[in-house]
Amino acid sequence: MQQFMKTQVMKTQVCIIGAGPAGLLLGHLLRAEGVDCVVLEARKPDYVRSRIRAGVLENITVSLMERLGLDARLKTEGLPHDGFNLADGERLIRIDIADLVGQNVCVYGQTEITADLMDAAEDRGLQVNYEAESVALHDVGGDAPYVTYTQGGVEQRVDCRFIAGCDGFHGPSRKAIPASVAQEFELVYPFGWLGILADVPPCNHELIYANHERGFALASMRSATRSRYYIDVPLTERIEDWSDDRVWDELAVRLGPEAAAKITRGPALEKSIAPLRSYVFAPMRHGSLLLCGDAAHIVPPTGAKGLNLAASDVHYACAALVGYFRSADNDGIAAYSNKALARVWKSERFSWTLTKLMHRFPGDGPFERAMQVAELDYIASSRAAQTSIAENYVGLPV
Ligand code: RFL
Ligand code: PHB
Repeated sequence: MQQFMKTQVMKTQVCIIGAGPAGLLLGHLLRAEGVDCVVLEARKPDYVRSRIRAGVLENITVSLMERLGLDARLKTEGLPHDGFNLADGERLIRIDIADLVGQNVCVYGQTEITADLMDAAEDRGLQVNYEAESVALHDVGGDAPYVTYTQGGVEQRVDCRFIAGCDGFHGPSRKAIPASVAQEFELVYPFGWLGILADVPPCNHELIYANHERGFALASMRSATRSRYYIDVPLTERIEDWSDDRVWDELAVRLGPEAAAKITRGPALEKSIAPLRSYVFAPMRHGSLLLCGDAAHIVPPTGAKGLNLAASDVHYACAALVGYFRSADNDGIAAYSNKALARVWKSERFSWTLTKLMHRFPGDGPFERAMQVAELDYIASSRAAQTSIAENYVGLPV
């Protein structure tokens, strides 16, 4: 006998797809403003918690956590950084962001932000449905969109007024916008970043971005006892070929003798290679679907902007949605895409510029290298140039 499984239907105001930082932040902000929402996430909670990614927070990200009252751990464990360094051979250029623009950045892992948001979800009445399979968006061009998925073998349907696509670069949301109205801008870089996380003290109290003849290196951290380092590698490299020792040896060469003398080696807690890409999808809204974060754009990690852009998108999206539900004001929704994209493009520019300045590209010759040296000379000698870098690094106004 054939079994008929009934589709379970729920109604909400905003259906959020993806429980990364964008989706969780938006969900919490909407709940705090009294807007009904549900978050659908493809993965298990443990998987979401364990993703190691960003480490540097701009003010916008910190201020959203503050606004939610979820910044207790960030305040005690986050490391305020007043500057960072650009290294080229023997030379170390310190960008004193506190002196130049009177602000700082906060070193606090994306993993911790995600944990803080996940841990508070139940208390704040934020419903997150994990292991949602085959999520599909329907009727996004109209006023009554809906989302279907299956969970534990049961078909589910969410009827809503808006869908927030916070499902990262590979999620289904962006693909629900018809190609006829969309534009894509993309640059794929000929290298990836190999990252290593280890429970060892950092080699320097501030970040060092190094341009060495063997390639790029970044010394970063998560705490006084946990370090995060990166080197760039050709896309053809396989992580299996990079023993921990080989990574530490390469870092020591690229970061230079002074930093190398202070590197403490240790077993990798995590080691992986991530490709680098610049990507923008426009528009960021179509009908009742708003895209936020990596679902709409990707930056190379050199400027530490990916997570922070997700936060600024969410800030704009939340204001637009609250305006709609509180005051029937559609202007914020109509303006969302242009507003978000204006900031996205500036972060794309900064991330691309810093990537070009600090990496050796295959095919580059003496002219391109001379341009890097001239640019670094200019930065070293010009407060105006340093101020521009600092202003972008701490994050442009929202
Ligand atoms: P996320 O974090 O990718 O989250 C998307 C969520 O959507 C879920 N999902 C689905 N859910 C339901 N149905 C589906 N079909 C789904 N498909 C996907 C996913 O499981 C996931 O939970 O996107 P979000 O929220 O927009 O956040 C963006 C940030 O995660 C990202 O920009 C940064 O991590 C980028 N990034 C960095 N950004 C920085 O600001 N500073 C950094 O130092 C930095 N380092 C990095 C990075 C990204 C990296 N990778 C691997 C992409 C280092 C790495 C290695
Ligand atoms: C990190 O700590 O993971 C990190 C810091 C700065 C970047 C990229 C990644 O630009």
